Amino acid sequence: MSKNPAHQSELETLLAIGSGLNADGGNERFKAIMHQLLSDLCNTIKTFDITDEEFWIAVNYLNELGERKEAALLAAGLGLEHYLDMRADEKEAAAGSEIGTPRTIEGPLYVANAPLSQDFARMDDGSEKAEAMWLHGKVTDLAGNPVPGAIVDIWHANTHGGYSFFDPSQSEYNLRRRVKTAADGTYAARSIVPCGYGCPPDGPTQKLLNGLGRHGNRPAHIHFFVSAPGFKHLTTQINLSGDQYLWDDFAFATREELIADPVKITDGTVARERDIHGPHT
Ligand code: MBD
Ligand code: FE
Repeated sequence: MSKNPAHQSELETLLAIGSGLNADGGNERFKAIMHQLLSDLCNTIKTFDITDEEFWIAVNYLNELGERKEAALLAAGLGLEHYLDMRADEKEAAAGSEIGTPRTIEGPLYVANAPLSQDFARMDDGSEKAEAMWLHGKVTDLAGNPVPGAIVDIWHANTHGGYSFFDPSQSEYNLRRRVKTAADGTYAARSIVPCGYGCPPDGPTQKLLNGLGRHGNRPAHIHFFVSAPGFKHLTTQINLSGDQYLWDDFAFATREELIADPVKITDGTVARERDIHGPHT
């Protein structure tokens, strides 16, 4: 805060005009949020005596983030997406709601409208020589009653940590499937064991992480959306045990209850069982 009252009021006027507080149109909540953000940014500029050069580096950085479409990746890496989960968990706890399978972040790599099938899906296109993986489980309500007809929307990376649509070397919807649960609530998918994801090494997110002395790796994981009429939509993942990044995920998504151990079955494939308990809306 400046000691010069005239100067202080000049900043206040700037923030008020900049965020549209005394303009007629626009949205009141948006104005209030922009006012807070601008005020926090000006505070940071002042606290660190940010130079013009540093300021323009930051502006150019935002352009680069947009050009590379990495804004959501950075949000995950800064822990902001996980913070949204923390808030949702806190609100549920405060409301005393019963909680089923824990949520964890969606991340930036979901693609809607994956092929839909009943009870079972084969997820990989067979192009990779990889260890086979079975994903199966049962969708139930909190009392343990099966939920038939639930949609289990599953997506994960290939053995190089790449996701179809974002990795042009993969076929359309490779490793992305939706499975509708059977009458007993069960679902099953055959796929391949994924490898963990790493941020593009030449991208703006990794550049920022380098400046923080951080890596940009995630443990091997499988994403799930689970939805059924009358139930809250669940966004979750399973993280594969034994991965070096299991508890060192750059996106903070690992949770104790979401770790799955590999189960070897007789034909040499690997199964990971994951029951999902969805709370009613
Ligand atoms: C991913 O695969 C992911 O799940 C997250 C959260 C961030 C980057 C890549
Ligand atoms: Fe992912």
